[in-house]
Amino acid sequence: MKRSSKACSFGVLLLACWGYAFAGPTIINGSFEEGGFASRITLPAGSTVISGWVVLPAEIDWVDMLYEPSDGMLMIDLNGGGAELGVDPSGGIVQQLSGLKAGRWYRVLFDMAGNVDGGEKIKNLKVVVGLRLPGTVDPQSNFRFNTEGLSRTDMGWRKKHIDFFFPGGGQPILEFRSLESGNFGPFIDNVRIRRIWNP
Ligand SMILES: [Ca+2]
Repeated sequence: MKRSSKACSFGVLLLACWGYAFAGPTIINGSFEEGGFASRITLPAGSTVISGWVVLPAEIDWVDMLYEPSDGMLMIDLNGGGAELGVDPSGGIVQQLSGLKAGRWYRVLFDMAGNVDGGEKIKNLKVVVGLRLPGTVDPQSNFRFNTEGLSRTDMGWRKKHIDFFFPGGGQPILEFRSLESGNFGPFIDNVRIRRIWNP
């Protein structure tokens, strides 16, 4: 009895240490599966219907398996229906990151595709991650995706990433922003983050 109790304590300690060693930042709802989804839905700027995310600066579409997903069942089209309403259609979505340690490098990974239903064949996307301090430029990268020859059932999802150094001083904001006009934007899904040792 005593022996099994000791073994149990050791197991608990090992699990605790394991958890501590690998604790780090995570993306909340990076696959966009959680929240108040009913059916394909256009979300306006400021919406927090998708758990963990805020829609900014303009509307997006939260879409389901009408398109081939990269992970789970739901994904984001970063262009909503704004073009028809005469407002800026280049939508975006943001999340404030937590759990980062100052002086470390991190990699944000995500899957990218594009709306195959129309618009330009090449879909352009900007990703920015940083503290948004006045007078500074946050780490950012532009990404392109070619929808030529692809379809709703063969979306051709590609893995992308952006690396950044976190100097400390706050909680960085991660932003995905469409650079397309019209209603057919870049798609994103399966957003993750992990620490890296070298960029
Ligand atoms: Ca998903």
